Amino acid sequence: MTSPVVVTERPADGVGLIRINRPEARNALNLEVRRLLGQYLTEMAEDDNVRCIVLTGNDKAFAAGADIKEMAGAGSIDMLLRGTQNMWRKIYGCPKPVIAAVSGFALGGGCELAMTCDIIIAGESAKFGQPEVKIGIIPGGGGTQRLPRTVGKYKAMRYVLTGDLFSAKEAYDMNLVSEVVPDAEVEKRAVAMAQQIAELAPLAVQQTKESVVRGMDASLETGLTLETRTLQMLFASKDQKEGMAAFIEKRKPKFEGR
Ligand code: CO8
Repeated sequence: MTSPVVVTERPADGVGLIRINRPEARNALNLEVRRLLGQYLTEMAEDDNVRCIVLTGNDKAFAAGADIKEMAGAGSIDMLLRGTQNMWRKIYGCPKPVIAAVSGFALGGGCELAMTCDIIIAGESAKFGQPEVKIGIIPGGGGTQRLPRTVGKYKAMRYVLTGDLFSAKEAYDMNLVSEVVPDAEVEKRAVAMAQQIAELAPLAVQQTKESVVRGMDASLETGLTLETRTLQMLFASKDQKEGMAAFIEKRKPKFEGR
């Protein structure tokens, strides 16, 4: 299951890895890359052997944004017909946890792609930013929405209105990044965390993600109701019985995702 511009790997039990591979273009997200990201995330979401996904690039770039050369000459209707929001929906709609392993540049659509993930691990020298304003457009992959929801209006405005880049440390301090690690450790750390998640009860993991993601868009009361119903529903799973029995019997649980 490989393509030259997006490669999939299985670095550990239960872990799927998706690597953007356009080093000559700093991993710019052209239409093919975005289509393949959606396709591979959907395939991994349907594959019982994958319980957690790592999304990464190379040491120079996670992704330097949408492909400027591919869209420079486009008109509004060309952009409409490209239907990119549908591709994007497949990416952020993945029901399994996705960890972004970010080295190098995560700019524009690349920063937005990282923000569709559930956990972001960044290398010390990674650089983030939404520089679209410098090329006459606005962030179009969720940057004007997800960034302020994550870091607050005033930090977000400071970066979306200037296009200035910010470091991994600054991203961490603004709660945009989950962990900063030495550059050489980024992928290893992301895979280790994915493996840790992959060993847990898959239904509980997916329902936790859904409860957090859906709850963030809802009122607290609605979110709490969703959480309560989800918790109650999980008492119908074999894994709940197994997890609690294993705790009481002082042994490691064997989860089946049932
Ligand atoms: N699109 C197309 N080509 C790119 C892109 C890009 N976003 N970024 C880099 N490249 C290409 C360069 O043109 C260059 O190609 P060539 O060798 O043929 O000249 C090659 O990659 C290497 O780039 P540089 O020589 O510039 O490498 P540097 O290491 O000096 O600089 C940077 C790296 C800082 C990443 C620099 O290339 C840069 O600023 N890139 C553009 C960043 C940017 O503006 N991103 C925002 C793009 S717009 C966007 O993302 C809108 C999102 C809309 C919807 C969401 C969809 C995903």
